[in-house]
Amino acid sequence: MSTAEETPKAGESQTTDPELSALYRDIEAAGLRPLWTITEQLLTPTPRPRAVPWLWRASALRPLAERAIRLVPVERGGERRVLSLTNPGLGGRPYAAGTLWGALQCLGPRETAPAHRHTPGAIRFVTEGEGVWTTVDGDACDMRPGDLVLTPGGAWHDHANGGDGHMYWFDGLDLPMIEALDAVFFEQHPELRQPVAGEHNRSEREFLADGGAPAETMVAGAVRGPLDPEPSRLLVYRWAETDRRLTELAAASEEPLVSLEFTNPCSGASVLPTLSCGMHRLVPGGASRPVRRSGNRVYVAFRGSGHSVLDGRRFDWRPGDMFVVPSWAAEEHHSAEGADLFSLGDDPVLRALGVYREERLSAAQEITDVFR
Ligand code: GTQ
Ligand code: FE2
Repeated sequence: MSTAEETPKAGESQTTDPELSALYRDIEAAGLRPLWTITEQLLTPTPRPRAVPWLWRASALRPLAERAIRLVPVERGGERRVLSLTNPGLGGRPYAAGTLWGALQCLGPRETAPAHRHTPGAIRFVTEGEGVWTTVDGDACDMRPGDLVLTPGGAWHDHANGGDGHMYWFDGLDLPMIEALDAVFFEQHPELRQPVAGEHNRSEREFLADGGAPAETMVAGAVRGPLDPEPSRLLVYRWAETDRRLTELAAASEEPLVSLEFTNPCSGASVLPTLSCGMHRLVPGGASRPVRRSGNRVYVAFRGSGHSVLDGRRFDWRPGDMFVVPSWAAEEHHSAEGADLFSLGDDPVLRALGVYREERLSAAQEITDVFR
């Protein structure tokens, strides 16, 4: 959309014919654009996201979050103490990629981020600390490192730190998507903290301790099935189970990288209608096969260090680092010591609309640049 606005109008500038110039002037004055001058910017052979591959280091994020805990209270209006990943390709818009919000959120001792609800859906992936629970429609979900917590669109949610430490987690939202659809609604809860109904972790008990076989909460690879417009009723996916499943997958596989996607246990669909969440384990010395996909992804390095090559540019990462792979960027991951990466993607939307594509690349990319 905006690329076409900025590009020179080829047909107009080249002409010396006064009649033709007048036609272009009059077309513009009538609030119209001639498609033949902008076709190639609009109908690109492959996606041209404005977001660029980028990485935010924990060593930069963490100290800034700590200073914000010291200096900036969490209050109504501001609602959250959140530092949003701002992709340098997006002209200052506070988004990690064109369709995805990614951020670091933090809470200090005994703080509460006030209850509210909105149409954009959110996921939390905990990177550090303990003592915080997120209450989702009355169900208090305890958060610990490696856990995934969902706050589906429309659900009341607040975050409360019941402990004496600092806590940090990654937030992923479909906010830019819902904004593009002109469908953002937001509402504050009348109370700072919504009432908690009964004991903590109700959805977890309901689904995982409910007589015998636990419901399926993750699958190997990615969810390909139909989209479920209902978000998952299970709100929390514990690291212990994720780790166990990754260990199983890695033991049964010869591949250098094994992946799982968290699922809605009721339908087997992605965790939210708009967002997919995955966990990826690189075995020590592992190098993933190069691939590109349509749709945007944000990764959070959770355990171990390594590097990724994104469109020929090398990005080194350590635990807590966050990086973005825009649509159709060539992507491969390497780790000498072994590593676990969390991913957030918009692919459920692309799959539901029938526009998702994926291409395996035959050779490893040549590194032409290193991100420092
Ligand atoms: O925790 O409710 O990063 O509403 C952005 C918007 C977090 C939240 C974000 C939000 C939240
Ligand atoms: Fe929120």
